[in-house]
Amino acid sequence: MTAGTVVTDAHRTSFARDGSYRLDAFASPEVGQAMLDDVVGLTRAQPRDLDGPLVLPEANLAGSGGRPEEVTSKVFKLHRRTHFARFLASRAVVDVVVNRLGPDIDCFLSQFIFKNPGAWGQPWHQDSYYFPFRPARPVLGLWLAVTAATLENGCLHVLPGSHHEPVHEHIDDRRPGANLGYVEIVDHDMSGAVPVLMNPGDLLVFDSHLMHRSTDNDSDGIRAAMVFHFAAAGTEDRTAEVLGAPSPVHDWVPVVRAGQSVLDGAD
Ligand SMILES: O=C(O)CCC(=O)C(=O)O
Repeated sequence: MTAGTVVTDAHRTSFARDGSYRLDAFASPEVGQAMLDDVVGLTRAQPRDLDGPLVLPEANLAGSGGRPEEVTSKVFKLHRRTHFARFLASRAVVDVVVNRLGPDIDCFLSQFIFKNPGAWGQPWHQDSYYFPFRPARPVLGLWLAVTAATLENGCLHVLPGSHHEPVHEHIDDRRPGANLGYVEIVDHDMSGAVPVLMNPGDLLVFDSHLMHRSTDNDSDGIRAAMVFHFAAAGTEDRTAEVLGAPSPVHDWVPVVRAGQSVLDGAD
């Protein structure tokens, strides 16, 4: 993994203008492969501890008879586990998150996305729709390609500049095969969208107001990714107040204090 400062002025400019930037070959493909191996084990073990990782089935593949990992959509709450915490502890990740969020940072959300063949994409949304926080921003997302992400297998598409928008109305995704929690923005012109084609180990750094979606996986192979979200320490998670119950997928973990990783495995 890249050592030292990875965020350049060009990245800052891109983030300010577009709401995202990419860091190609950020991690070695083995980093994502170790994460994939770990979550495959989790899907087979079917964990029942509500405080630990949470496995979400792929609605569109229900009843298709595949192995557990072939019918899983996402696994949440992974950032306390070794391979994931080690990634977050790396100097390169610390540089990226400190650059946007300052010296004291929590990771509150982690999700491994399998995107198996036949899985449906996630419609246009802004992640902040899911995050009723005080302050509401900044919130930063990191999307790590575990496999290649292509037009055929359902890569991300982003709308550059849309992070300047407020959080739009999101309506329920009404497709019969849509996953739990999928919602959609329908009141905005997405014609300027661009696909984000990735190789394993490439990273997208993005603002939580950036409008993005992914398309269906029409290929024969998995399109896997690992996504983390971060906010400044002390951010108030108001999910319980707003929705009546705490989020089952949020897990606030201190990851950086005074600009340094506080996780095991820091390099
Ligand atoms: O990777 C995907 O298919 C969708 C990911 C996404 O939209 C998100 O993490 O907010």
